[in-house]
Amino acid sequence: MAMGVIPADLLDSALAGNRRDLARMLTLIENGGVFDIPEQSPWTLGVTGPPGVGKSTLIGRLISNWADRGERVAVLAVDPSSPRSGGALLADRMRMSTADSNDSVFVRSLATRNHPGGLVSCLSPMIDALAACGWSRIVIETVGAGQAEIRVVAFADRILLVDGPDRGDIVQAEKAGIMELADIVAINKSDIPNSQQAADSVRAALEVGGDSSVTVHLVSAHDGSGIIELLDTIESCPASGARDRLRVRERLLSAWDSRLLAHPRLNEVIDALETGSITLDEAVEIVGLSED
Ligand SMILES: Nc1nc2c(ncn2[C@@H]2O[C@H](COP(=O)(O)OP(=O)(O)O)[C@@H](O)[C@H]2O)c(=O)[nH]1
Ligand SMILES: [Mg+2]
Repeated sequence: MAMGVIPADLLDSALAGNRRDLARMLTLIENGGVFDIPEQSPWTLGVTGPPGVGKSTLIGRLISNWADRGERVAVLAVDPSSPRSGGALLADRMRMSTADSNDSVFVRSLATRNHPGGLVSCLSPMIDALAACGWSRIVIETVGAGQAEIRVVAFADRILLVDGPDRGDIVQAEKAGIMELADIVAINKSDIPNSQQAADSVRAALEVGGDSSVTVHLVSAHDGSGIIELLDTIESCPASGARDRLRVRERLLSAWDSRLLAHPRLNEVIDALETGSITLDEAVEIVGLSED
């Protein structure tokens, strides 16, 4: 990974609205490039939930509503596996661009497999770059609801958990702790049976957990029902609130992981652990807080 300062002319061109140069700049940031822009206060929404529940389709709906209101929407689609040109992503792009508003939409994918230490070091600067370039709504979509995804959405200031009517995944999501982090829950596909029951059971689960601040919306990204109400809830969701501490905690854990995975002696320590020549405690000592 080449570290370097991003050329000023590229930065200027991206800031002036050149999308191709913005894409180039994001690639440089992804590869460890650093740049100097004024401090930003980006508007961010994390969207997470099991694969296939309709996150991308729903984001497409949000995009068209936002575009109608004059917002410019950038989506960072975080995919654990697929290469940048992967089929899933292309399909996502199609779904998101159904909003007839391409000038107001920018979609960028990030394959986590290119980042064994996690996306922590590039995510914040990417978000700042997008905000500096005038993207007023920045959405981070993840493809799953596992630990890695939670870590990623924790970089957003508000979190939307999406689930569908026909699966038990919400229970898994709950296990992974995502329910605790979510500000808003959307049960998508209200046009097919069982969605009402799914919404009811999520509401019941939240009540048991004593959390009354989370709104559960029943929506259909296909026929558009419930979307305006969902959007209103998203827009009125404060950027900082009860879940701040949990989010900060996830960010810290993710920074810690990434520091560990980038440690120069990591392989050596794993080898030593494997052969039993050091203990786990000794290993932790070696890779401890210092950088080398
Ligand atoms: N019936 C129905 N299908 C939907 C709805 N939203 C999305 N889908 C379908 O669900 C599938 C997965 O959608 P996608 O947006 O890719 O889900 P993601 O993996 O969560 O991003 C696609 O075939 C969509 O057409 C909906 O509101 N109702
Ligand atoms: Mg998707």
